[in-house]
Amino acid sequence: MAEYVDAYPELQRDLRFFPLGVDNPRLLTHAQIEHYNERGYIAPIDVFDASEIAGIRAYFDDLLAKAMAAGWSSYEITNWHKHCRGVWDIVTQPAILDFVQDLLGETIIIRHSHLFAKLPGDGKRVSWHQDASYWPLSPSKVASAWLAIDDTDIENGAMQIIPRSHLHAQVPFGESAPEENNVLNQTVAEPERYGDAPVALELKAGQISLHSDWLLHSSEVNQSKRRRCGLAIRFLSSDVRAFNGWNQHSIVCRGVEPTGHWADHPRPDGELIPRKADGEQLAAHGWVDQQSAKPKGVR
Ligand SMILES: O=C(O)CCC(=O)C(=O)O
Repeated sequence: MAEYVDAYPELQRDLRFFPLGVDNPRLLTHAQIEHYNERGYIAPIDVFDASEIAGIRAYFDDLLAKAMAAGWSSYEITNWHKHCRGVWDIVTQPAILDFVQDLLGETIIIRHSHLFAKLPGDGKRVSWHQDASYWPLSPSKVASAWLAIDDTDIENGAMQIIPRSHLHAQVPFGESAPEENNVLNQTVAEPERYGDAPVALELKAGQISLHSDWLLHSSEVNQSKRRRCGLAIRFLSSDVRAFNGWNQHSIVCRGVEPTGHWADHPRPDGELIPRKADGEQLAAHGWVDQQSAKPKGVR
């Protein structure tokens, strides 16, 4: 497999891990923030109780059915906070932002949102990758929240991570082989080289995990008869700059963004299911040429 160390060699990106955390956190403990900086993640964090997450699940059951009826796959609901009031309301939930604020400070920008609904029998995995490797953003100061909409465990394809791998920042990657059935298109080989043994983030519905944009993570095929649905929400600090129009999908959900670099999408009026032909598809995860839908940077 040919290996690459920069998906955007034409861009001047600062590809380092920047420790996060405020001096006086309100919800995260200092130990949790230290865990994030040293191991690259925090999990599990209780956010929504059983009845709150049941309401969120019912919303996504309906949205997923409508999206799939319109031709979208269960991995293509990206940035629908721009179209659907319900998605906007969930990604901007104070109950999530309060934890993120302890990492990023008072100004919080949502760069994008991405539903990963792993259906029983769909045969899809997410190969080992680093999020920041895909993203035309600099500096690398993005923390993702992954909200478990269903209970997740090894059997239904819970996310797995390599603790401490974020400390390497960019590691070599290759273009995923078709037989991997990867939802995305980068693959890091032998991930254990870059940190501790893999840890599965088995979350109960309503819990979140937080992970660094450099943390190596993946998820296996859903071997169960249960769906495994989660919503990834990417939060960044206001000093991050986007290339290639990646500032167009954001919401300035807390604080002020004085430069106007980041779009601030208003709460949608209703629930619009985008037409497939209008779609951004997996380009929302990055490293895809939007015109050809081919992995970018791979020759
Ligand atoms: O949901 C998954 O299986 C993968 C999620 C992921 O890669 C991410 O949140 O960055």
